Amino acid sequence: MFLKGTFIPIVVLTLFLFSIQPVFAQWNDVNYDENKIAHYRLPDPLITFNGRKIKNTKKWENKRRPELLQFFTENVYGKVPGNLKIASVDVVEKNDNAYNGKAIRKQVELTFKNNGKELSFTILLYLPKNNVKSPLFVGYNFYGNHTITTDVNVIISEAWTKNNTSFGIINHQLTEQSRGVRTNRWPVEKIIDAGFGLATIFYGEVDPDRNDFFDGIHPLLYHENQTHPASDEWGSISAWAWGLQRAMDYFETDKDIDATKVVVFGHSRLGKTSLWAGARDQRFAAVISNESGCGGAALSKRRIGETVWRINKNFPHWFCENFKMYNKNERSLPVDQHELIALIAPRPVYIASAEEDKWSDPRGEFLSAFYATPVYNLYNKKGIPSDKMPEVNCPIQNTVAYHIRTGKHDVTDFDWKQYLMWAKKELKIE
Ligand code: GTR
Repeated sequence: MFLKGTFIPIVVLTLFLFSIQPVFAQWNDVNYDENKIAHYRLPDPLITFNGRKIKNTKKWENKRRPELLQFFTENVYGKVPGNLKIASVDVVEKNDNAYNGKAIRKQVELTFKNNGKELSFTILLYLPKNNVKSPLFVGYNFYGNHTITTDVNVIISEAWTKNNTSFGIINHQLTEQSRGVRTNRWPVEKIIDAGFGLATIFYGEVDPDRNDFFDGIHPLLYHENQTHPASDEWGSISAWAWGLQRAMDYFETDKDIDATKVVVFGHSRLGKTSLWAGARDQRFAAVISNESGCGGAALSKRRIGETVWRINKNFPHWFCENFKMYNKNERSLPVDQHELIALIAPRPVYIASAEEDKWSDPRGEFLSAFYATPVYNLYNKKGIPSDKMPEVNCPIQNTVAYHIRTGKHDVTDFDWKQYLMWAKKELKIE
């Protein structure tokens, strides 16, 4: 009876689904062709949501900047649902003889407590030994502080880590085997020689990069019976940005650091994070986004390379739930990522791309810098003067800076050379 009644409809439905499958496949294909971008309109950062033109910095600061910040907070990255202060600071290790006597090394553990729960993360600091307060780069690393240096004294994190057999990471635990595996991305000595300090934190200590909300910092701010952030509350990017802000709280208390000259840096998902931290917290003096792509510097409305739908599907925990409303629906987004860059104004911002990193949409990253420029111009700061992309390896280094270099998705010596030169100039460091 049951079979008779349902067999034919099921066959018909199956055949139908098969026949439309190519349509869906095409829909989900990644576009890399500039000529196939559907027409889109970018919102003007200097026109308010209700159509008012912003003509001066006062109106920008009192009206437009707050409404944009609120939109990004509630609909893209998610708000931090409470005020969690550092409960204790513990200098777990300190040495004045790092890098052949060039640098001071400090390993500083910050602890947070709430709801009967506790979380700690450790900042690894290298500061030039020169008796002046150091300007500083701060940025997260992907695989633990001990991966950025061969220095045997750097403590190995016990936090959950993504497995990576080429780095000898199995069972989600870091070991001695991965010490120094990321030195190529962190030219510590060159940073020290340029007169900067470096602070880095393993991002997994603040929130492990997996789609669950039981670990990391989120549970410390849950209200009773809450097990998941609300639709407008923080995803992981927002949590990581929060961690950078708490590191900044610490820098303000460290007499060896010039907290007015802290450059927040990040690559890829951590570049999305540095942008969001820099937008949210004006204490960061300058911001660097290295190949941050979708949800970072790249314009969402171009829908080229990684898209909003794809990023939310592959990484459901990065953004807030509300951002999923814009899956395959970027057209209805009342903002785009150039306005995230504009939130950093008038502070210096550097956006960098790599030629082979099509997934991150280099042109979309460049255009964000270009379309944020009118806000910098309000402050008489120089941004990106034309919508023509520069040649590869020919940086534009104004207060808004941009380069596209040859090569792949990575952080290279070329990138750091530019960042050091530009940061010295913009922050007026001798
Ligand atoms: C990719 C992701 C990008 C980027 C990158 C990374 O898989 O699609 O948005 O964040 O990871 O962080 O390395």
